[in-house]
Amino acid sequence: MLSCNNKTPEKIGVIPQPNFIEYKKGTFIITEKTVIVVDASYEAKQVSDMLQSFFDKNFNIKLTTSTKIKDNAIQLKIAEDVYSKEGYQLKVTKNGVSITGKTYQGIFYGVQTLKQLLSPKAIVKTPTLNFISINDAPEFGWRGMMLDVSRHFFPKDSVKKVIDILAMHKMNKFHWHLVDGIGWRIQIDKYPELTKKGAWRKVKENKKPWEDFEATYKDTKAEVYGGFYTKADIKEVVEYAAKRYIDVIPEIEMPGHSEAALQCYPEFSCDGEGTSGVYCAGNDGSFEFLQNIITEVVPLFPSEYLHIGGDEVGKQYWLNCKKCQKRMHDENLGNAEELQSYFVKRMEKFIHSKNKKLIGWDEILEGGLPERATVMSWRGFEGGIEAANAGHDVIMSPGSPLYFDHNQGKSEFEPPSWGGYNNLLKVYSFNPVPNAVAANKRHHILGGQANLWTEQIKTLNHAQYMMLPRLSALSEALWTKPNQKNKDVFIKKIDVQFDRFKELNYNFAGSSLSPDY
Ligand code: TNX
Repeated sequence: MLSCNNKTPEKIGVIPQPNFIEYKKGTFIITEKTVIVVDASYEAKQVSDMLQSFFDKNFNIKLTTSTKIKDNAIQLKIAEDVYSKEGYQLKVTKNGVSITGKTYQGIFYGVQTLKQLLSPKAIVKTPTLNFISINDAPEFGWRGMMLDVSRHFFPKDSVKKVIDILAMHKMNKFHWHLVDGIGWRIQIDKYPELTKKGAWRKVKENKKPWEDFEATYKDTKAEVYGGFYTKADIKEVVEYAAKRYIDVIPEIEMPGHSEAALQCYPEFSCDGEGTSGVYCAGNDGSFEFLQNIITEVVPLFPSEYLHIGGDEVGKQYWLNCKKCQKRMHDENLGNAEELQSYFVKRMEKFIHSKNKKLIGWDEILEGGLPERATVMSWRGFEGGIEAANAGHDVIMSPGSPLYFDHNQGKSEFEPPSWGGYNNLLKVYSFNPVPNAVAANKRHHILGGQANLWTEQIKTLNHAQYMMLPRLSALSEALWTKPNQKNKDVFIKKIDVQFDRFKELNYNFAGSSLSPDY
């Protein structure tokens, strides 16, 4: 019999769907006597600690560890023959469980799969596993989500909870939108006003959160809203994510969406008053300011990437600015797009000198891309297609279906949102590689990413609602090979996933199962 506790394999299905899975006859039961066999390295201990706490929490079983090979074991081991860096093999036989990977990242993913084979508690009452053989590896290397902490501030513990959700879905990139017009969220020692003033705003009646920005000092008597991360907070979050094999990519937005910074340092705006929200491209001081900031940001993030935004630049301010006009003349730039490209290219050179790779939203294509830039395509797939065909790396993040600030059901029944409609199955059908990408350029599509903008989202609870269950669909779209995806099986599995969410106390939107309309 293939079933476990009378549930079919689909019923206790794993999300994202493993790429090869074979059920065999027989079961293995984990008891107090089962031992986790693992080598003595630091990474091994981190992964086995997580497994121990899962068995403790879900089954009240305290597993011990050993470095010696035994029967009746859950063995975690590195093996060179697993072909991909993020891949793993999971086998359950009469001797127990073995999870092998080329790296501990692969083993970590195997552990996530094991946890799902043994949850939710509502279905899996005892830790009994079918004999099984799984051979799995992700289809795409960039499996990400962005969280906007500028429009509303999310304290570090909330950010960690978001990271937990990414980890259970085998996602590996967390893009942290630390800076935008509404608030500056990262401590920069050289420019203390950014967090003393730029992280706080007055709360005004009858104004939408994105309409009422006015940077203020926290220690005024006015009612203020906001917050920021110290460098110690950032390190803590980055380490927390690294333990879960998630890279944290910081975004320092420029040259637009910069009201928060420019109200603190208005000398770097075109009008000298900082209300325009665009750095003056004719002022060398703007570049120096941003470079000094980046110099402080780089050591906090081990990721090879740094995101500089680049979207929705109010270029009309540049056209009315004498310094910008002079720059265009001196550099022989024909229009504002070329000035924008000059800005991004100049920053790219600096970022490259710091050994980081620049990512920008697809507007950085306008006026010409810097030679090494990676493009994050949000205004549909077109920018990504153009960049990939020109030989640039691309992350696909099209508003439809990957904006998680959009509704999942009919708007009158949903919490406040930005509009749009991206339900669960729309996300499930996401394919990061459109046919228009030339066959020999397909490798430039690194993967995909959802974006959670938070103009309307103030709490972790609401953020979870917007993420779930859509992130489950996205994880499968990015991990599972297209020929292994199956909508009907996925829908059955999502029922089980809802029980897992409930047990983990995660808020989620049942309404995401609404049909297309
Ligand atoms: C566009 S997507 C933006 C964000 C907004 C979002 C709302 C992008 C690069 N820019 O600043 O928050 O729309 O959906």
